[in-house]
Amino acid sequence: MTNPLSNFSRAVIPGLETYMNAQIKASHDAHLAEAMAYSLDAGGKRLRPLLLLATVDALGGDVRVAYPAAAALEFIHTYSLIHDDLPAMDNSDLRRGKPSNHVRFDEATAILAGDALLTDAFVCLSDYAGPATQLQELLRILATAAGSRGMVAGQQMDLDGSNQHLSTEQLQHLNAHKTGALIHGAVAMGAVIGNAPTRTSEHLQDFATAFGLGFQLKDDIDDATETTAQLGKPADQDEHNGKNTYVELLGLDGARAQLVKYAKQADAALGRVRGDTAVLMSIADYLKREK
Ligand code: GRG
Repeated sequence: MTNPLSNFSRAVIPGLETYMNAQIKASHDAHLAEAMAYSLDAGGKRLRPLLLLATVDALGGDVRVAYPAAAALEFIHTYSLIHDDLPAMDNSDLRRGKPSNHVRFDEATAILAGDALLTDAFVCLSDYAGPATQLQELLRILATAAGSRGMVAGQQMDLDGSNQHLSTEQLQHLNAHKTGALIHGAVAMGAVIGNAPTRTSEHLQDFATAFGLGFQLKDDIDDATETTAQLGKPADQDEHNGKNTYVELLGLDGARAQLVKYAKQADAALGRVRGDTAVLMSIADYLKREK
């Protein structure tokens, strides 16, 4: 059986990549463009653009009109990963199995590549050719999701919460900002571009909330089981490494049970959306996949 998501990706990703590459080429500095392209082309799943484009598609909208908005999301996601890996943050030498940006280039260049991707995201969005009222709404959603009311706030909560014990509610609040905000923004932007009626938009946002929390939880579980395989001991008996994760709080079985709940909530919300949600359903299935 063909997977609706694979077919959809084959149809939309090449156009999106062409658009994003043209944006990078417009940089006035070749070294900066190289550093930006290094992380943008490093094998990311394009989850946030796909969520936005699949939402537009489910609502019967034109996905090509949505490329600038989808690219803006991927630029911001890529900047966040570059900055997250920096020595002052997560201090991670590897990203997607390759040297992270500051290792491949240098710290200052990685900071600038991230800055440029964040700023250029708004140049991308300004290419949006739909109605001006929609553009205004898209701008508000994107900036809110990325900034001090969204992802950056979540990153600050993460930094402040490290080496402290957080409650499940606090961790959920942190993750809803750090990881959930851009995912939520992707679906909300798709709903605007696809002209979703209010109720449909609410169901889509319920889906995005459950999917965003589930996505982070799955990442925690995948990380923990990888650690287990490497260290040969149960993940929930690992020493606390300063990071707050669902596995630390709930144990591996508890985290898996919670993931099943989020996956069910995501499916149920999508079931209430009027439209062809096959591709979104297929994205939601990611939560049920073994690593
Ligand atoms: C530095 C302002 C600032 C924010 C960083 C998102 C984030 C905030 C940090 C990343 C921490 C992290 C690895 C969280 C786990 C969930 C997550 C966002 C994974 C990466 O997203 P994917 O799987 O990445 O969509 P790919 O590689 O597919 O693009």
